[in-house]
Amino acid sequence: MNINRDRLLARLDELGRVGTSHGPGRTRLALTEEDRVGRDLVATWMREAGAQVYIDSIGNIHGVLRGAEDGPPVMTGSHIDTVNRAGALDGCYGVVAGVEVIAAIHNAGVLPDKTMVVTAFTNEEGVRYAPDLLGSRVMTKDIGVAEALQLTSTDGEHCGEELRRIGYAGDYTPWDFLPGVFVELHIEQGPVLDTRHIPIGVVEGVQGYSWWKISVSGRANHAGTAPMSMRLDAGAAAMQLANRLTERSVVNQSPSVATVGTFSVEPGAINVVPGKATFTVDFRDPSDEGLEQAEVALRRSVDKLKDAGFTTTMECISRNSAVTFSDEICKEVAEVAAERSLPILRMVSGASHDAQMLARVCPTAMIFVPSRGGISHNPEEFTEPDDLVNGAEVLLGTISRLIMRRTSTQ
Ligand code: HGY
Ligand code: MN
Ligand code: MN
Repeated sequence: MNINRDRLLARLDELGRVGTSHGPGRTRLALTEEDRVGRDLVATWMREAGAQVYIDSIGNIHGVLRGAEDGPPVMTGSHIDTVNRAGALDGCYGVVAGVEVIAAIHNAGVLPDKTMVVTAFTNEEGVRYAPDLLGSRVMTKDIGVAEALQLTSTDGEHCGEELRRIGYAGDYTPWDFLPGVFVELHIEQGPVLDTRHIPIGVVEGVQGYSWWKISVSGRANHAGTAPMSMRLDAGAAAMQLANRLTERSVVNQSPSVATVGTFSVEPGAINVVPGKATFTVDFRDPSDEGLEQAEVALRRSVDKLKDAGFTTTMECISRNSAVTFSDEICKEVAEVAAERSLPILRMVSGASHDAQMLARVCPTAMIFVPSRGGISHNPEEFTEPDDLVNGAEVLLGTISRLIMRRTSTQ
């Protein structure tokens, strides 16, 4: 059994061309028209591969290849929703390669002992709807279906209505697809494998993260007449706070990172002192203690603004502790890579993934391939075709081991 190299690469290109009319790269935010077009493509490919397709009540798309036995399936998968102006591989690679694995097994006429599922999870990125990892959170009961369907997007749209509008408000119960094992294939999105020229990452865990939405309210005023001593400039106060957060991470020399990815002021006019500023903070840290220290420092800084006369709000919109994956499944991945004479590096993921949620309910691991220059969440995101095929082959080898019942001698 082998991966169909040409079809894998052609489909990544085809999916990568969906949502390219909004400027550089592609933008397929969750539950938008562009997301629907991508979803339709993937559902068609799953059927062509021989899988039966089921849509669950949070819009996860499950491609199922039935095995001989009942019992929890072996699952792979990822996401096809993107950030704004994204690359073509983040998430999509794991889904399209997972479909290729189903096709390889089905075309080989192999009846697996265990059922295999490839899943495209809803709203992994969390750009339009918070929290992120929405489809896998619902499947692992981290958030209820009703609560998830009530979410309102950054552009004011109701999650349940958007799912209905794009035709992906499914009838199936998400946790009916809960797997016994989960393996996610993904690009690294960082510089480690690329700089060390290692083709396969065996991912042993994911760092923790928390997302915050902060608002600072002062007093709008005239940019020409208001003396600096009389101003309550919400924009200036928020910018100073934001700078302190990123400086703190640099000064600490720790692996923790901080990002202010969105920042807006009101009323937003060239000659008006901002009366309000709203921005988000994304903290990541391999240790939960480091994450908590960053959050305490943030709260302290926000409280200081209150002392200076501003009013503030501070809301946590997503948070996930660091997770450790299954050493047993990591060993399987490492052995499969060794069978293919592919050097590996055991590592922790800097980016979050649906695997982070699945790890709470079943043995889980991830497989990484290099990202050129460590660039991601950027149209320049790129992975060499040979690396993409190697990763898909390692996924095929790993899944093939997991869906066949082992004789005790093996
Ligand atoms: O934010 C992340 O780490 C992922 O790309 N959703
Ligand atoms: Mn991703
Ligand atoms: Mn991403």
